[in-house]
Amino acid sequence: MDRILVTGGAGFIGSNFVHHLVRETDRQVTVLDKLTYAASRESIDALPQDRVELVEGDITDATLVDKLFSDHREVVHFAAESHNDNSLHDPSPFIQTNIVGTFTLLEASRKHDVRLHHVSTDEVYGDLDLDDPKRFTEDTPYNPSSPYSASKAGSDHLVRAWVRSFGVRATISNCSNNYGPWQHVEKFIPRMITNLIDGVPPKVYGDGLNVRDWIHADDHSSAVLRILEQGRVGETYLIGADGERSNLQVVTALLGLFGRDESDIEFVTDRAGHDRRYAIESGKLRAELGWSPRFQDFESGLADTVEWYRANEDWWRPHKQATEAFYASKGQ
Ligand code: NAD
Ligand code: TDX
Repeated sequence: MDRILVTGGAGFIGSNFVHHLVRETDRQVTVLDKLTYAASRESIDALPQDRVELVEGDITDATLVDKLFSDHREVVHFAAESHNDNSLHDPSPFIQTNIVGTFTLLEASRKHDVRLHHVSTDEVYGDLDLDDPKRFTEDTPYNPSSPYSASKAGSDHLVRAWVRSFGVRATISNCSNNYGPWQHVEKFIPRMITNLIDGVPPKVYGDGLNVRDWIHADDHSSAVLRILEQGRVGETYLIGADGERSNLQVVTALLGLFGRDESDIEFVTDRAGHDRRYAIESGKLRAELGWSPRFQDFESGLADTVEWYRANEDWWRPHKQATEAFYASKGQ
């Protein structure tokens, strides 16, 4: 009964969280993952088999979810369709996994009185102007822009309703943009790094002035574990590491690491509905639960990430061609 269930534990952040659990706790872990295109068995393969078990399955499968919840007291829910550009191309799996899947987990939590932590995103709050002095807080009104962020907003609302109406013991976290090892090459930082490794120009959407608030995936993991262990049931916590950078700043830093300069950038078709800026005020998490990020220096975290992609080409190479073909079809 002391095993923890991690949905989406073969994805980018979920697998990082499983590593974190194995390293920092003595818990045993069950991963429930559908192993979609975004998953990577290899990311958790090297972990000891007596600590981590992988169950291949879908979070919308109510029978499977019910059985797993009857054997676990705690669940951390990372599983999602996670890429905005894909959601603009085909929103359907986003509704299915992010909304129906979360509903399925909530019903099982209610039935088996399981403690649930729901992992969400700052994108549910919409975006900020570049010169707005404000940052997102737990009180910012929901205002999602894309099918992805709307589906995550929907899932957050379900969690809040199940807490209030049925007394489900759940918490929610909304985190900013993650970077680090094992991130799919469809995402901004890995796409730019692997383009540069291939000698292809980094492709920047629109004017490149959009701002994201970067946090290392391992800091996201430590915050989620802290909330699971010490967070107040029913509460929402924002997770961020004060890492605001424009996309151009990130690409310029990467170009520097490859000995190249900004003249190499290719500006491409902008993302439809592209959010301008995200920024997180994580004071509640820090003050109430005493959390702070370990990776304070974004530029050195970025350099480590470049080294990881250089050293792990075997892992990302098989996905690169199909990813670039998708972007090429969109003029990106
Ligand atoms: P990811 O796309 O890398 O991984 C998602 C994982 O979920 C994959 O392993 C996939 O196989 C699995 N999955 C998808 N549909 C499933 C289903 N129906 N049943 C079971 N498993 C399924 O995503 P990520 O970037 O690691 O994001 C993880 C979570 O963190 C998501 O909920 C996302 O919304 C949230 N989040 C991500 C970021 C970010 O910057 N990437 C920031 C804030 C919050
Ligand atoms: O090739 C690109 N060029 C580019 O300029 C890509 C792939 C992206 N971009 C821009 C779009 C965004 O402004 O870079 C920024 C980051 O893009 P993504 O990596 O797609 O992330 P984003 O859309 O900000 O969403 C991410 O953070 C919040 C995750 O994918 C979400 O799952 C998370 O909720």
